[in-house]
Amino acid sequence: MRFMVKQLYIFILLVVGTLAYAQPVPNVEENIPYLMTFGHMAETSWGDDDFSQAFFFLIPEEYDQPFFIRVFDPDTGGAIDELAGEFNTRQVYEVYGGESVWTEVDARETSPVGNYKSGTLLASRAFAENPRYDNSWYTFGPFNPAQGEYVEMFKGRIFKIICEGVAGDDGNMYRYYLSTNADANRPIEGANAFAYEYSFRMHNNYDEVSHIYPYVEDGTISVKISNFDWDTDGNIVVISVARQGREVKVSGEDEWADDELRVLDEEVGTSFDFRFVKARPLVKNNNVVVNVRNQRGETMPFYTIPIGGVPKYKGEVEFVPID
Ligand SMILES: [Ca+2]
Ligand SMILES: [Ca+2]
Ligand SMILES: [Ca+2]
Repeated sequence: MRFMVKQLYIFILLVVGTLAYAQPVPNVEENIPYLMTFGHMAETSWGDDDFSQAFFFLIPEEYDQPFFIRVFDPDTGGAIDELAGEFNTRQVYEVYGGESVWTEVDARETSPVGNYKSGTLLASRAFAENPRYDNSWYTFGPFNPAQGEYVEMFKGRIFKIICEGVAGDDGNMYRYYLSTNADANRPIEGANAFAYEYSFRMHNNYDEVSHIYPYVEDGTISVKISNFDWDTDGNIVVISVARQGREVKVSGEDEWADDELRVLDEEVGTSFDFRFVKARPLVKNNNVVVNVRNQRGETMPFYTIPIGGVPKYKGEVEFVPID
């Protein structure tokens, strides 16, 4: 029997090729409308546990040109953000490079404690409500790749951006783009972005499924998946090359829920696909926080471009016979 395997592989290569060039954060495949960080006076019941979100950018060692980190809707106010009373929130964005920006253990933790602001501060800016940056971009940079921390296992240099709500109680929704250009979104080939805790806004549409893609490193035996303030929305489902769909325990209002999975051999060296499936009727304006740890309690990275591509359950692949 012959199968249309070749066509399938070409299709997969095309999809992976497209992803490798895309550098919005969140990425297209994640289908997450916005990152979400609240002012530190907010109630955690609005969906942010710690009012701080760190993201890492990986610049491949081959790339030696200046680059920029662009922020969409950096202010808190106007049409996009989440209002509590009146807009009175101030958020600070800080870009770090240099030694220990990533290798510092606290930098890879899920809470803003200890030396999580490790490295060298390269740029910083605070935003309150500001119509000039509402629904538009602010650009940090240029940065020189040499300003990052070189990490052998990434074959590249690491930068970090931390967004924190230093005043007020409103929710800041925003996105990033790693760009070669100050005024437009131009991706860097082979670059990636990752976080150890993801705080985000779900769609206000129950047909939309959001995804995040933690990478399962060598030596991972089991994982503990934690989610905060899911508000009894729909389901959180884990898909992998060897897992067709395993639901994990979900949280209610203002609480964490944990669940443990044993990692299957085939899953090591691939990414999980965590699918966030909304309930009917619609749970509106839902913000959620997610992190994952291995059996040693170490945090696992969520890559915006999943390592090894978006995982497909192997049993799901249908080969269509041709005659
Ligand atoms: Ca407010
Ligand atoms: Ca915003
Ligand atoms: Ca929530």
